[in-house]
Amino acid sequence: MGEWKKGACVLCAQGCGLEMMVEDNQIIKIRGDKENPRSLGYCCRKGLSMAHHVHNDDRLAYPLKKVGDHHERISWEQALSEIAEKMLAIKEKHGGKAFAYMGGGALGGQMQVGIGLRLLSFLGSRYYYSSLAQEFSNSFWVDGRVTGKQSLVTMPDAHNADTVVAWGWNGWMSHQEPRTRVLILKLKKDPDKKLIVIDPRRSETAERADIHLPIRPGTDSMLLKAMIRIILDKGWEDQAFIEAHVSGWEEVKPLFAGFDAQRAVTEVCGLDYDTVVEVTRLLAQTKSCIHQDLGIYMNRNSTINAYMLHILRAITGRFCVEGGQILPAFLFPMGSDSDERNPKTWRTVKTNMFPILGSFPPAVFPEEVLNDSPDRIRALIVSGCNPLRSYPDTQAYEKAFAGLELSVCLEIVYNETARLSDYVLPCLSYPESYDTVCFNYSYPDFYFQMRQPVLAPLSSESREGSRIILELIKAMGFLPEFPQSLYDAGKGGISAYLGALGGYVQENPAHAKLIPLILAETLGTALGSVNQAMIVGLLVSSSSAFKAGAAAMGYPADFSMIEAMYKDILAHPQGLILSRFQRDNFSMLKTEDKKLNLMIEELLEPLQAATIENEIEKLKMSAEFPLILHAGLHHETVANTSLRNPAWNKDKRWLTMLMHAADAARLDLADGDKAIITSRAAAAEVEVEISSYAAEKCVYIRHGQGLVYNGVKYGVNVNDLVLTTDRDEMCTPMHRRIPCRVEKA
Ligand SMILES: Nc1nc2c(c(=O)[nH]1)N[C@H]1C(S)=C(S)[C@@H](COP(=O)(O)OP(=O)(O)OC[C@H]3O[C@@H](n4cnc5c(=O)[nH]c(N)nc54)[C@H](O)[C@@H]3O)O[C@H]1N2
Ligand SMILES: Nc1nc2c(c(=O)[nH]1)N[C@H]1C(S)=C(S)[C@@H](COP(=O)(O)OP(=O)(O)OC[C@H]3O[C@@H](n4cnc5c(=O)[nH]c(N)nc54)[C@H](O)[C@@H]3O)O[C@H]1N2
Ligand code: SF4
Ligand SMILES: [Mo]
Repeated sequence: MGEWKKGACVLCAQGCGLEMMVEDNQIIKIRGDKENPRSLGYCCRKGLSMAHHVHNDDRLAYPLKKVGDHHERISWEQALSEIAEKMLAIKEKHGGKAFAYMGGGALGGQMQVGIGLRLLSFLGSRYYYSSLAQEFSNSFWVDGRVTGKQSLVTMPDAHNADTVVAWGWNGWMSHQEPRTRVLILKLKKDPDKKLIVIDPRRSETAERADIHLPIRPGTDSMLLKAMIRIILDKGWEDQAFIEAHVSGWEEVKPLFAGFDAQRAVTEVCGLDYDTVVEVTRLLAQTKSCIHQDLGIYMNRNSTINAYMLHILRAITGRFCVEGGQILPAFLFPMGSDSDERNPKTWRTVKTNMFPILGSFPPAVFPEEVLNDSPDRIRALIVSGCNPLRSYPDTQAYEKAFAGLELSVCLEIVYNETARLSDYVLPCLSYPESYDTVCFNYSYPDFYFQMRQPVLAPLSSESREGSRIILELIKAMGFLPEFPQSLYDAGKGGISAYLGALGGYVQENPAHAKLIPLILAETLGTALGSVNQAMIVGLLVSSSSAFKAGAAAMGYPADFSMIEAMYKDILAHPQGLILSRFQRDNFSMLKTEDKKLNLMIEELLEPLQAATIENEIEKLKMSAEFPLILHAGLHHETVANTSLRNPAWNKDKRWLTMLMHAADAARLDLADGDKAIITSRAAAAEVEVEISSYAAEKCVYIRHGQGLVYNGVKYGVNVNDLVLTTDRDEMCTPMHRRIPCRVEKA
C-alpha cells in the first residue's frame, strides 16, 4: 500500500501544493494538497502529470563525459577534477570574462543559483544568464525605475480585485496567478466583478471574460496611450493619491497632450471606442488590477508598454494597495539590482548589453561566444534550463555550444542541452531533495514552502545540485578548510550552530564574506543538504521588515527566531505563512522620496515617438512574410520543456499549428493538411489545425514541442523558426511577432 506525501508541483511558477502517493519509491498518484495555504488544493493537468517529470526514460543516473561524438560514463571524482582543472586553465589563460552561468528561471534547482553565482564570482565573472531575462526584462527594468530598485518587482493582487484585466495573458491555460481557474470563474460568476481580456484572439480566457477587446496584434501602446488620454479627459485621475504617492507625473503628462484617443482606438487598434472608454472607467473607478503577460512582454513596444501600464496604475491610485499592483513580501528577491547607469555594471563584450535584475539576456549569448574578442565567452555552466530548446534560435545555440571550450550541464534528464555538453552531471530531482523557490505573490503575508524529499534518490549517483557546485568550488581550491567543530556544531541544532559560526567569524574576520559557503559546507554536511543550510542562511540575512513580520506571527524576537522558524518550516511540508509584514506596502519603495517615480528620462523620447502615424507605418507586414507567428503558445498540453514523455498527451491533438479558418481558406488548406511555415530563420513542416482560438493573419505553434524522446522528435521546435536578432532594445525575443508565411506542403 502506498503512502501520501506532501510536496509541490514544479511545472510552473505557482508551485501548487501536491500530495503524492508513493509506492516502491515511485509516484503513482497525485492530487492537489488542500492543506497548502496558497493553492488550497488547486492543481492543473500538468501537476497531475508531474510523475512523468520525475520518472522518465531520459533520467540521468551517473556523470557523463563527451568523447568524440558520444557520451561515456565517468566517476564523480574524474568529472569534478577534470572540470575543475579545465576551468582553472581557462581562467589562467583568458580571465574571468570567459565564463558564464545559465539557469534559475524554472522551479527545479533554483537554489543552486545562489551558489552558482559564487562559483562565477570566484572565477572572476558576472555573466549570469537566465530565462527570466527573455520574458520580463523590460518590465523589471521599468519596475526598478518606478520603485527605486530592480529587486522590487511588482505584481497584480488579482484575487483581491473587483476588475481584473488580462492583458496579453491567457491565464486559463498558463495560470501565472495562484489558482487561476478559480479566480477566472469567481470573476465570471460574480455580477459585481469583471474580467476583461485584451487579446487579438478569442483565447480560452477571453471566452470566459465579461469584456473582450480583440486588439489588432502589436498595437497595445496605442491603446495604453488612448486610455491615459481618456483618464485625463474625463477627470478620472486620483488626485489625492497622486499628491501623496506619485512623483514625476506633471513632467510626463504633457506627452499625452493632443493624442487622438478615438482615432488610435478605432483606426490602429481596431476596437470599439465606447467599450474602451468603459474599460478605462472600470480601471479608474473600481478596485482594479492589470495582469500583463507574454502577449505584450514578448512583443513590440514592450518597454514603453510596461511604462504606460505603471503610469495608468499610479494615476488611478491602483499601486501598493489591496487588489492593485503590489510589491510582494519576500525572503530573498528574484534577482539583484543591476543599474546600468552605474559604470561598474558589466556589459556583454560583443553586444554591449547590460544585465537586468542581475541577469543577462539569452538572446545575445551565441554572439558572445562566436566572436574574435579575447574576452569572448569560452566556458558555460548550465543548470535548470534547456537553452537548446528554450532559447531563441536553436541553430545559433548549436553553433555557440560547438564554439565553447568547456560546457557543463547539471540536469535531471538527458535533454537537448545535455546532449551537446562536454560534461553532464546528474542532479536529484526536486521530489528527491530539499528545495525552495523565490516566487511569491502576496503582501503583507509571506508564504513559504521548503519542499521535502518524498522519494529516496532514484540513482545512488545523483547529487543535490547545489552540493555539486560546492564540490566544484572546493575542487578548484577556492575554499579554505574549516574546523571540525563547525561541522559538529551543526548536529546540535541551528542556534548552537549559529553561535559557533559567530565565534568562528570573530576569530577569522577575513572569512566573513564566505559565510554563505561556510554554511553550505559545514551546516550543509551536518544536515545532509546544502539547500537546507542555504535556507537557514537566508533566514539569518533576512530584512528587518521580514523579521518584524515573523515576530508578529509569534516567533521569538531574538536570536532563537531562526531555529524556531526553521523547525516550523520542517514541520509544515505543506508550506506556511512565515511572516506578516507590518508596515504598509508603500514602505517597501526604495525611491528617495518613497514615492512611485513616473519620470523615466530614457523613455520620454520613445513614448513621444509612438504616434499614430509612426505606428501605422511600422505595423505594415511585408509581402514576403504577411503573417504573424506566435512562436510559443503556453498551452495546457506543454510544460515548457519539462514534461518530456509525450504519454501525458496521448488523447490530445497537440503537435499542430493553429490557424484561422479565413486564412486557411485563402491558402487552400484544410484541417489536418500539412503546410510549410517559413520565417526569416528557417522553414518547417507542420500540421494545420483550423481553430476558433486563432486570430486572423496569425498562426500559433506551442512552446515546448520538438523534444526528442526515445529517438522520436515530437512536433516542431519553434525556436528553429526564430533568429537571435528577432529581439528588442532590451534583447527580449519578439516571440509574439515573428513574421512568416505559410504554404501548402
Ligand atoms: N500549460 C502551461 N502553462 C504554462 C507554461 C507552459 O509551458 N504550459 N509556461 C509558463 C510560463 S514559463 C510562462 S512565462 C507563462 C506564459 O503565460 P501567457 O503569457 O499567458 O502565455 P501565452 O501563451 O504567450 O499567452 C499570451 C497571450 O497573448 C496574446 N497576444 C499575442 N499577441 C498579442 C498582442 O499583440 N497584444 C495582446 N494584448 N495580446 C497578444 C496571445 O493571443 C495569448 O493569448 O505560462 C506559464 N504557464
Ligand atoms: N520560442 C519561444 N521560446 C520560449 C518561450 C516562448 O514562448 N517561445 N517561452 C520562454 C519562457 S517564458 C520560459 S520561462 C523559458 C523556459 O525555459 P527553461 O528555463 O529552459 O525551462 P524548462 O524548459 O522548463 O527547462 C528546465 C530544465 O530544468 C531541468 N530541471 C528540473 N529540475 C531540476 C533540478 O532540480 N536541477 C537541475 N539542474 N535541473 C532541473 C529540467 O529537466 C529542464 O530540462 O522558455 C522560453 N522559451
Ligand atoms: S498551476 Fe499547474 S503547472 Fe502550475 S504549479 Fe499548479 S499544478 Fe503545477
Ligand atoms: Mo516563462
